[in-house]
Amino acid sequence: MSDSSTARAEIGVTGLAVMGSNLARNFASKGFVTAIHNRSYAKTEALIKDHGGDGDFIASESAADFVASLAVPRKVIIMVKAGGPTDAVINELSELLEPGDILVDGGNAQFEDTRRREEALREKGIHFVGSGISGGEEGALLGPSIMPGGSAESYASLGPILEKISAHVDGVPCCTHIGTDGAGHFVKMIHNGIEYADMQLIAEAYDLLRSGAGLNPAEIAEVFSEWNKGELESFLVEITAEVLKQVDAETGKPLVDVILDAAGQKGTGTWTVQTALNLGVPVSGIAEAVFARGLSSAAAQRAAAQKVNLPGPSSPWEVQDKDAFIESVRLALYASKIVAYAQGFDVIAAGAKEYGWDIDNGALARIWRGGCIIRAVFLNRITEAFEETPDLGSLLFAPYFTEVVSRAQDSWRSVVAGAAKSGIPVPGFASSLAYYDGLRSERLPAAVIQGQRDFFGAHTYKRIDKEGTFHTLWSGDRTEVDA
Ligand code: NBP
Repeated sequence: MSDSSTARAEIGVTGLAVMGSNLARNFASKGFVTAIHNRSYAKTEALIKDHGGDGDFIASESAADFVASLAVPRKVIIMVKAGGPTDAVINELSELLEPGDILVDGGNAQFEDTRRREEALREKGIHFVGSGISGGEEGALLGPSIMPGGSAESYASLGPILEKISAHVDGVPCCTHIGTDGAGHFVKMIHNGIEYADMQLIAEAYDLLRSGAGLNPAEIAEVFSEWNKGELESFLVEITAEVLKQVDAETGKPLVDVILDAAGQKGTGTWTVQTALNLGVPVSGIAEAVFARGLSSAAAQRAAAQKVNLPGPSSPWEVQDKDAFIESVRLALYASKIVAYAQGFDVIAAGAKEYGWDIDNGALARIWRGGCIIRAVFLNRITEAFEETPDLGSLLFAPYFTEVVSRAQDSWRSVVAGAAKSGIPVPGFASSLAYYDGLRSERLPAAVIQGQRDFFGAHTYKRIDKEGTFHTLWSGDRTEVDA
């Protein structure tokens, strides 16, 4: 099939919209001969016209020519819209590829779709790699965080290419083999879920500083810039300062005051929560973040609530010591953020168990240090924690994080309590604290629930003092029987 004169591309990218074109330019600029293809040829032509000088591209109009331009074993990355379009491209390419070739889906696929596709292509001898790619447009061009799944065999030849174009932190590539079949897309989904929680928590911190301490957006931008010099240093804190600093050219108001307060979403946060529910793992921080976006976007209902004028507390928060308050919010944000990550890693552990993936959590935290949206200095601490104790049980059990939460908890509690008293919605802060208190409780009120379930549905219960399963004859003489 291959003609050795043209079949020299080391990597191919099909789907040249925002992500694909930037990824292709990244490959080419790192010295890889890069084959490019798009359903409509105009995007391919535009890439050559605007950026052909970035490196050695081989452009093809047809999928057959595209495949023929690749050196064997062929390595193709699909960067098209997730769902049906990805299936259409896979079907077309799988007819053209040969056993041993590697087909990568770099889009935001559902991990279950990836598992299905991998199984189908394995039967044809084609390695299918579902790979999370984070970092948006800029990451794709300059170095994303890459989370490839698929076979270890495929990673042996694909991995070095992906590692070269990924972000690097301290000389270490932000790319590692995650696990077989859908593992890469699974952890990308969790990454996005954590991203939702992180963004929500930062937004709540902003709201507290504004509604609680009365700071204006420019002053809050200063606070975030300051926070970004310490243990909260992260891309999201950094860009929040930039957003808050921005003044609207048209009105002269802070931009944040003229942006409609309805948060959009593309669905990966919802997938995370659905998956966690299926696996029975609490991800309350991420769930609250998804719900908060939902509430923000419920325009009609929010407008109706304004008309009804639902009552709030009679007096606002009277913050006496602004500096102390700002520090309390910082600590509450940090503690809540640790809970969100702890919950995210819990889902990864449960997914790994369910689907038989051997995921190295420390290596995963390491590849999230650069290139992706949740990149943050404290991911180093997460890597260290998992390296020291791979089977931690919870991130909160690592001495470093236990110490942070112990240092933060008084502030965390007073911020959540103060917000509740003064009517500032902090679902992320509050649910994270409730989760933390639930996790550390020796006894939970679940015993009452078990009693209720046994009462109305004879669902039985276990006892703390002896083996077995029991039922109380609630509508009879209320004696206990073995169930
Ligand atoms: P889009 O998700 O907007 O998809 C556009 C691309 O899909 C175009 O190349 C288009 O070809 C192609 N396409 C469609 Br639509 N239907 C097709 C079909 N039936 N057959 C072949 N090609 C088809 O592109 P994107 O924003 O660059 O994202 C690409 C992938 O990366 C997505 O899965 C996305 O979720 C993921 N992702 C995006 C970001 C981001 O920041 N945008 C970040 C991380 C991951 P055409 O030009 O002929 O219409």
